[in-house]
Amino acid sequence: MARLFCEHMKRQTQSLNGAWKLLTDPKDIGESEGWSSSLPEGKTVSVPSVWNMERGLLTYEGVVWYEKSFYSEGGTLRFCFGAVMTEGKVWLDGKYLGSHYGGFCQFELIAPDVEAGMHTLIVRVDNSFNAQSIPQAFVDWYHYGGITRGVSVETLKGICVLSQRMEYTLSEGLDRAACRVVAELYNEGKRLKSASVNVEIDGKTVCSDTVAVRGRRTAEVVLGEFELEDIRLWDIGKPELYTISVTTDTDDLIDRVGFRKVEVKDGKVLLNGRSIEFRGVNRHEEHPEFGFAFPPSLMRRDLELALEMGCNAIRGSHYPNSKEFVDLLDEMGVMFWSEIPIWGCGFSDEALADKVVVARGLEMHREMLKYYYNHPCIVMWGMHNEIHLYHEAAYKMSELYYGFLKENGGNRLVVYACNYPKEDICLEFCDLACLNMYFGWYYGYEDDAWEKFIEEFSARLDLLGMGDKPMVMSEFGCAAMAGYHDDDSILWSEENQAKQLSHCVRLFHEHPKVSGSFIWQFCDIRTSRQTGLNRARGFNNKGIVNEYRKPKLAYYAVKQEYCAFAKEETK
Ligand code: ADA
Repeated sequence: MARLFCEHMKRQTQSLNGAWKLLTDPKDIGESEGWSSSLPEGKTVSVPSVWNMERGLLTYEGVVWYEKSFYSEGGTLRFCFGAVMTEGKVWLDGKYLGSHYGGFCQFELIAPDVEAGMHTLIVRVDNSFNAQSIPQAFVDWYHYGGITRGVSVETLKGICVLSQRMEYTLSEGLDRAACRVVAELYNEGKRLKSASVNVEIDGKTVCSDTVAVRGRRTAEVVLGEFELEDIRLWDIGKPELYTISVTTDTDDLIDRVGFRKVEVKDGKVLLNGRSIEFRGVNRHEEHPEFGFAFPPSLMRRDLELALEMGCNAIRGSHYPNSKEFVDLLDEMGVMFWSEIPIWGCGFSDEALADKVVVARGLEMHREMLKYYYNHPCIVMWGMHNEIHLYHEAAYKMSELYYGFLKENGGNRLVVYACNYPKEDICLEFCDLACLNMYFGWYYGYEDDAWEKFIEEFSARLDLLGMGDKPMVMSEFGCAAMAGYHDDDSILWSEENQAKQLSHCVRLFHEHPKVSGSFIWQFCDIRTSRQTGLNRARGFNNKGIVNEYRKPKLAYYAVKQEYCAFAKEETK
């Protein structure tokens, strides 16, 4: 995958990005017509991309086939897909390799004994919805489809390192780390084989072991425990990173890690022992010209805009973001909230209680941990957004996901975003009370609505014996049409948005119970047709920059506040 550093020195990898053939299949006849071996026809498109940007396909939903020819010297090949929106089924030279559900996470498929020569990779992509989809059909973003992140093919040799995560606990003084590395090893040979595995941090060996893996099998192994001293901590704006490589004689996997401690103590969020406040935005990784195939070249610009505005945190609403973006956050010292696309509003109670849906959600969490565990920027895992938190099924789901993420998610806070503050029965399953509220937009315009709300909600927390749970305003905002100017009392004007947001962020900043804010939202986004008349231009217009990242007045108004808070922090 495209990362900001080299993931392999030993493993041979080849990009399969670029020209692919595309053929729509509105009647879903491809499988019975043998398209899995070769497409009867097709249009050349560039991958990664969303098909919606092709002429005539803007609103197409359903099945689309993709084909790519490539040369390989043969052996055991591993195909890596950054993301396929939403379900991908894959064949190599007509032979079925496997499938993956979920449009926002990486997956890989292994093909052993491939001969040298030209080969054909075929992917059937389906972005349609049913009652068990995650997300459900009603969402406040666009129904894109396609191979939306990069594709590559790797040649596996001997015992290979498929994944690695470094677990650690910092000493009280935060200067030493007790570590262990857990890796997934794959033996591409047919017979049981052992190999010595070496772990290096910044070029120095920290542990090695000899591991045996059965032929064509994967084994998860703990590669040893070790202690690191004189730790340089990863922190906001001080992104200290370490390189960790796990190597065998034939293969390797390189990643980056950072050490930091995030916790909740006495009603505050602490990072490395210091009380912090989130100055955040919610950001969809979406652009009107590229959809979810968000160009890496624009990621840095988004981040620079956010940093210039005084942000120290981003919520990746509402799904795992591309690895390049999360790498950038690691490098730039910005905190991140990563979540899966269980998006409330459209999530029916039946779906909440449906075993397949709950298992799918759990699998999405498992994948998120697998691919993002090592990123120090991720300080929060998000379980779900705005589900019916008063429902028994929501309680069960939250209990399950919270337990899973606390046990396996490393040193992170586990949260969900709530828009049923009075009825929420799940509050024991979150480390912070994250609230999505829209006074000044959907919920009326009383002057002191926010103050009243915060008082009432904190009284409820007290009553529940959770008075020391910090509150975070995880969504609030109002729409403004870029370029529309009027009196600041007029809805949809840039002036109104600027006034409301600067009032909110200051109020939250000054309130002792609130540990920060995530403005809804960073940029205007194209939204699904289900949201209908509610969304002028077919966009959610609550961005503080428009869809082309041109700042609205609110951007400058919030910048003034956020930068002032940042200054207070350094005093
Ligand atoms: C919700 C939701 C967001 C967005 C927002 C809005 O809070 O979580 O995705 O839809 O409302 O703009 O209404």
